[in-house]
Amino acid sequence: MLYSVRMRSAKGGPHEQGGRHISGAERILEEQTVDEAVRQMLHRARSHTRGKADFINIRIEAIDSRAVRLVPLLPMLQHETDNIENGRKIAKQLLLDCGITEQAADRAFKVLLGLKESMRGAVLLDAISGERRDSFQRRGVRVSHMDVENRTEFKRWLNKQKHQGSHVQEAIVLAAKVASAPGIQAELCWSDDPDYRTGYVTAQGIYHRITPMKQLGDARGGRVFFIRPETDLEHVVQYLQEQPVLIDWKSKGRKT
Ligand code: WAQ
Ligand code: MG
Repeated sequence: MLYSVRMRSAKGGPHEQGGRHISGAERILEEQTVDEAVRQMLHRARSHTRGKADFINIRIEAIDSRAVRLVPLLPMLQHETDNIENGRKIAKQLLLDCGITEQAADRAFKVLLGLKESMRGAVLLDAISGERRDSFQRRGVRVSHMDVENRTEFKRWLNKQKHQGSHVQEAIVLAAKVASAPGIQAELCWSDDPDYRTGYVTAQGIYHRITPMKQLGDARGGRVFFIRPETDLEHVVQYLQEQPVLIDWKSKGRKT
C-alpha cells in the first residue's frame, strides 16, 4: 500500500470561498514517511513567497501500489537569453516546431498574460484551433497524484546537473506526467512565484527550461496544455487528475 498526500493552501479563506491560492504540494509515499511529508507541507504553506496561508488542506489517501504507472523522466535542455521578449520567442518557436499552430501558440500567451490572478490549474487548448477545451474556467485542470521515485537521491542528482531548487524538481515531475497523458502535444508554463523567472516548454519529449519568461515581482503565472483535436477530453482529464504516476528517473540508465 502507498499513500497519496496532497496539500493546498490559500489566503483569505478556502479556495472555494474565494481565497487566493498560495501553494500546493503532493507526494506518493510509503506509510512511514507520511508524517514527515505532512510537516514539510505545513511549513511550505506558512512560509511561501506568495504570502502566509490562512487556509491549509492536507489530504491523505491510501492507493494500491499496483495502480501506479511508472513514467520516464524527460531529458532537459536549458535556454538562456537576456530579456523576456526573447525568452517568450524561444518558447513560441518550440511550440511551432512541434506542430502547434501559430493561432494556438498566440492564444496560449494571450490567456496566460491576460490572467488577473493565477489559476490553481492549467488551461487545456486545442493544438490546432487554439480554442479552450476544458470547462474548469477560473480553476483550470489540476494535475495530481504524481511523485518521483527516491526523491532524496533524485534531488541530489538534479543538483549535480546544475538544476537546483524546488521549482525545477516539482515542475519536471508534473511535466513528465503531463507528457505521458493521452493526447497531449505540448505544455507551456511559467511560475506564479514573484521571484521565479524561469519557465518551460515541453515538446517532443523534451523539457526545455527557458530564462527569463517573466518580470521579477510578477505573481502571475500559469500553465497551458495543448491537446490534439481528436482527443477524448474526459479521458485525458481523468488521467491528469487521478492516475497515480511515479517518475522513474533512472530508467534511461542515469548514474547518480
Ligand atoms: N496542475 C495544473 N496546473 C498547475 C498545477 C497542477 N498541479 N500546479 C500549478 N499549476 C499552474 C497554476 O496555474 C499555477 O499558477 C502555475 O501553474 C504555476 O505554478 O525548470 O513554479 O507551481 O526551473 O508556480 C517552472 C520552471 C516553474 C522550473 C513552475 O509553477 C524550472 C512553477 P507554479
Ligand atoms: Mg507557484
